[in-house]
Amino acid sequence: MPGRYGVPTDPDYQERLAEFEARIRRGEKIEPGDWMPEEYRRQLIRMISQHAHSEVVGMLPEGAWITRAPTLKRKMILVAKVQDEAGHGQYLYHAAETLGISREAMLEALLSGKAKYSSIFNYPTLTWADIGTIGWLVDGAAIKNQTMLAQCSYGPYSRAMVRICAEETFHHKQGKEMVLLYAQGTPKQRAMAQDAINRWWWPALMMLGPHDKDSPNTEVLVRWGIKTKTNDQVRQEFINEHAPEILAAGLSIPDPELRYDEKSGNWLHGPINWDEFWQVVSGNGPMNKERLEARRRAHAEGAWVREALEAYAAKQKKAAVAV
Ligand code: FAQ
Repeated sequence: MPGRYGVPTDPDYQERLAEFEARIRRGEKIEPGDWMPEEYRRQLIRMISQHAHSEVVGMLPEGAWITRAPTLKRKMILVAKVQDEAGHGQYLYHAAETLGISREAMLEALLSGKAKYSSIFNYPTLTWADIGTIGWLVDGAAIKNQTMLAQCSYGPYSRAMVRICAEETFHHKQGKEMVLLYAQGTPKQRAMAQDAINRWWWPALMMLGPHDKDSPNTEVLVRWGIKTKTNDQVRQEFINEHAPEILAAGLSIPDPELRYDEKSGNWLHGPINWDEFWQVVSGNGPMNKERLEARRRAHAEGAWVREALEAYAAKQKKAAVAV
């Protein structure tokens, strides 16, 4: 009979579980060959594969603007950023593979629409200011979440996060620099920056996950050191950093209830539209269909590359045997 978190209740298993949890409390990293509860493995595969899919789908909204970047410098920055996101997807698929799931199974789950990926990438990029705003707010939210995950108990995921955070910091800075520049620019540039903040502010808050009371996974993730903070804690950190910076830039935030609370030292926000969030998560956001179609097309068009790589690997193997 399974106990809490679906783990078996027999004494041998409980002993192993107690030792596993003691390792986590001591701050040790769990490595791929180590014993772990199946639920720990399942949660990690779920989270890391969703994260990998998010990085790969996350290339699409920004990729759409590479040909329309206003200067060569901005184009080079954007190309490097989109390329970084592809690399992040690679590290993360590798990290998930260490838990025993195959790359093919993860991709199949994404392409069939079964797997989740971040809600944020189902919104359209309507103007060039959206590219700066994604860097500032979306990478800003991603960094808050990923700095927390860099402390996580699973070694391969935590190490991938350290490198990813370093790269995301560059993404965040270039986005902030761009929006701050437009905020001081011509009336048209200011209006474009404000419009982008208006459209991305709420989705950026939502991407950090539902309120803690509606987050079924948080309890076990925190217990096993996969998450070291809850969704609401990370969201509060994001708001506390970004709200004063946006206001200092002379831009406004589309939340009439947003205010600084002296007592707690927090910027308090108004209600989040969770109906919109769940609609987007369940496939009914503005760009869900287009994003999946783009991934399916890219996968089909890349079939010849995968075949060529397999043929080359087989040839190398044959040559090695011959020697
Ligand atoms: N979108 O119980 P919780 C990036 C689902 S990377 C879609 O609270 P959890 C870089 C959740 O999966 C952005 N679904 O879940 C970049 C669960 O469903 P399930 C991605 C969401 O795991 C920047 C259900 O709701 N980052 O941006 C979302 O404890 C710029 C209940 O939720 C990561 O993936 C959502 N936003 O907490 C790239 C980081 N939120 O699976 C390009 C790793 C929740 O039970 C350009 N992941 N759901 O069916 C995490 O830290 C966590 O998974 C959370 C959610 C915090 C996202």
